[in-house]
Amino acid sequence: MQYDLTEEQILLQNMVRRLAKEKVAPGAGKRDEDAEFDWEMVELMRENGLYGIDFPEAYGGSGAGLLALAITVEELSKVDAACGLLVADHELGSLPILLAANEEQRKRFLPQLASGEHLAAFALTEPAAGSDVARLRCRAKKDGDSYILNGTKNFITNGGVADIVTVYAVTDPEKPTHKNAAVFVVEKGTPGFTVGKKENKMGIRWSDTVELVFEDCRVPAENMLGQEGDGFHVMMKTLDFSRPGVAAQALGIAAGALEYAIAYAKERESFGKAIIEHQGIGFKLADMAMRTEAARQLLYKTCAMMQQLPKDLSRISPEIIRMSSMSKCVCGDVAMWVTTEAVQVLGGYGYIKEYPVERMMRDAKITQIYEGTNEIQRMVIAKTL
Ligand code: COS
Repeated sequence: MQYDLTEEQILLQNMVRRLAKEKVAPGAGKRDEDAEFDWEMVELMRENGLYGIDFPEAYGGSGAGLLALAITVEELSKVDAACGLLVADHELGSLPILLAANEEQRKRFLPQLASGEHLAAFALTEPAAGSDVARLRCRAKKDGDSYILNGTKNFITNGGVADIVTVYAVTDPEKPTHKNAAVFVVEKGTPGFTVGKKENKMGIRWSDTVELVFEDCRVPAENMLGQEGDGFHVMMKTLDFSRPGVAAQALGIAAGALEYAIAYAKERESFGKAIIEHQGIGFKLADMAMRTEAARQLLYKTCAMMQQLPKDLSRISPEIIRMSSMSKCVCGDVAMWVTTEAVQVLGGYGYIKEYPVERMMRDAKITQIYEGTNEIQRMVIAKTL
């Protein structure tokens, strides 16, 4: 399996790296402090075509694939993890359409998603169903040529800013969710669909995380993706494809913290020499570099494998499911560990908001939690062994 970056991927990487350094990094600390969603960042992603990277060319995307998407999210997350999440979460919200939509639905939704004119969000989690998603309570009741949605979703990234939300619901609460879940595209402004509480978070603070409420929300049956009963499968396959995006965000956070810590350790002096010359710090940085690079190789290989698969509802192999979960778990754990060490390298300065590693350490934590906690990833991996 060849997963060295191609010439186009290197060009993309350089472009996004420059953009991140020049346009994203300067405001990252302030955005974290203000914790307000920043539409200028959305505009920047749109102008540079970053929303359409993994969308087919036939619908206006660039068809560059999952590895190109991962590189993009990594570069953005090196300087601002919430900015990387703009792109990764748009992919997550769009994946159910990419995987399960019919031709009419593709033509209707994909071009505006590929250009970023419309933003997407993914509404799965509920107050009582996060890890155990088979406990979904959101209900979709058939009524003529529509479904009536009732229920609450929480912790929904981009939920308050998205134009379309892919929403999971059960059509018959008496049956097991595995067999009766369905997924719907719910458009902003649909009566009965409202945005509830906005969360005040530890990290990725300016990213939009909200509760979504559906009260007798009538959604046309033509907005259902696949058939009744396909929902659980669409959800699992979406997560298989989206977890590399979280992994890329985590990898970017680790790489950004490592880069900052190395530069600091070369400048900062103690006991008459740069602290990188002290073995205690040099070894720490070596370990940080080793783990970050190992995580990167695992993720890039996973992306290279996964981007060869058709985006449809066909079954994927346990090996691929395992690689996706391993990437997410390894990159998340590495991000948490590397950022904690980066704070330590900076000592007292690492603990202060003026230095970005403090934010990076807070941002890293979510990558061990969302899109399946790292404990869930271990369950998924164990099941495939
Ligand atoms: N990819 C594809 N299919 C999968 C899958 C995966 N990763 N995991 C399970 N499935 C399939 C199984 O093959 C099974 O299919 P059949 O009924 O056709 O045999 C079906 O889904 C049910 O599997 P299982 O019995 O293992 O389901 P569980 O309810 O026990 O759930 C886990 C298993 C833990 C894998 C699931 O609940 C999960 O992924 N939870 C985490 C969800 C999550 O990420 N939440 C965060 C959301 S924020 S975006």
